[in-house]
Amino acid sequence: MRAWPAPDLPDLPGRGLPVRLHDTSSGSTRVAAAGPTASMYVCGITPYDATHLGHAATYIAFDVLNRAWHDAGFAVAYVQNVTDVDDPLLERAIETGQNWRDLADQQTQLFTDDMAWLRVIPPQHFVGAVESIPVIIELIQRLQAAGAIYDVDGDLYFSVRSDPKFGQVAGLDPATMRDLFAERGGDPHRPGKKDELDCLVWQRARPGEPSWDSPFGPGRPGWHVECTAIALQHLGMPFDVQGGGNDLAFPHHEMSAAHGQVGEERWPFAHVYAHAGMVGLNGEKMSKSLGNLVFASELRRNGHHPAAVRLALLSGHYRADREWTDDLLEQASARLDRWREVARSSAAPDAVQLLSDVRGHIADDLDTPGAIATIDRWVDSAAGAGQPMDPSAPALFSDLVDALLGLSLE
Ligand code: 5CA
Ligand code: ZN
Repeated sequence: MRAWPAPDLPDLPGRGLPVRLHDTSSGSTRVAAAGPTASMYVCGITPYDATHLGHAATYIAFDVLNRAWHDAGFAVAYVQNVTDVDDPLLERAIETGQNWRDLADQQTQLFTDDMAWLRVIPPQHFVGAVESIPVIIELIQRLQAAGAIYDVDGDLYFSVRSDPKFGQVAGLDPATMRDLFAERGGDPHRPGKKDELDCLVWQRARPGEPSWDSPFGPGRPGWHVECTAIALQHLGMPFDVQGGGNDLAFPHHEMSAAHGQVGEERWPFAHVYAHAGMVGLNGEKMSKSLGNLVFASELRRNGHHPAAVRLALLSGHYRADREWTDDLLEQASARLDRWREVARSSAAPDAVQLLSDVRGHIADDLDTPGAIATIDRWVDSAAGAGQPMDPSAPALFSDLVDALLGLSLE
């Protein structure tokens, strides 16, 4: 698939610091990549109802990480998938009477337009599940050879017991795993399964559903194995960061890691599992199934500035579950106006220390609220009397806000 065009990325003086990220698996905050390279796989959209502000918040959070790595001088390998065939997409297509491929194409186009509008740096590899079916089949064959696959009425399941490290990504107790598995697309009660948590890797063709030929008969891939196959193809393992919203920690990232660990006979799948909080509206997680969505494209159509949307989303910490409100957007617009005024002025207080402080906040588990508060104090000081003023400071300020936070003050 083709990703979206890259935004300009100003060069900043000096170098950023290696970012420390909270890792769900260990529960610790650790350097995500020490350089000179960094690799990241961020789970992409299932293309229907794109791009709501929960999606946007998650991709912007990992964009801040990507920007920090660029600022540190690292060569970044970034991969993102598109789940362009899966149950929820097919269900939506049936509901609306649309062809599932047309729905996926339209929604993927909308998503890429939104990402470009929001100045998100594109992944080098933006990869659909459908185009990855050959590598998914190869991975399932490797899992078969490892004795990790069994058949239930023509559907192929992965045995979670084949991975001695299964459970270590999300670190949940068995009852919670079972509940979340049932809630998030799993089938714990299907007769014939060896373990309730075993997950589908290949679903035999059903009437009226798309299917592809395979050595296991015609069918389509399961969800988790899709991400494993794409990550292995483009990054290999271990890679540095497996990212997504916290709704993916279990079962999705747990299963993807187990597939990789068994298929490659290595551990770990990723060094750090990083999870963004859920963005809600009116007290509920923003989600397709609840229908309480605010779309990036709606704000785009209504003439909102992308920097205001980004700043509103970055004003909360990426790991916190949080609410989207109209107020948040208004506050962000007002803040941007204040920042723009300083960026356009002929001189401002020295911004070299500000750059180092903002870098410090971002390196500390992407503390964007801390970075924003520091910038606010500097902007306030620009209005104060008796400050030594530096004519090069407005340009440096504008560049640092653009390069590190993705906000254009033009
Ligand atoms: N295609 C799969 C991943 S392989 C998927 O989860 N797609 S999705 O469209 O449902 O979500 C895309 C990304 O947005 C995921 O990282 C998901 O965790 C994140 N996400 C979904 N809803 C929210 C929300 N309300 N707040 C924050 N992030 C969200
Ligand atoms: Zn995924």
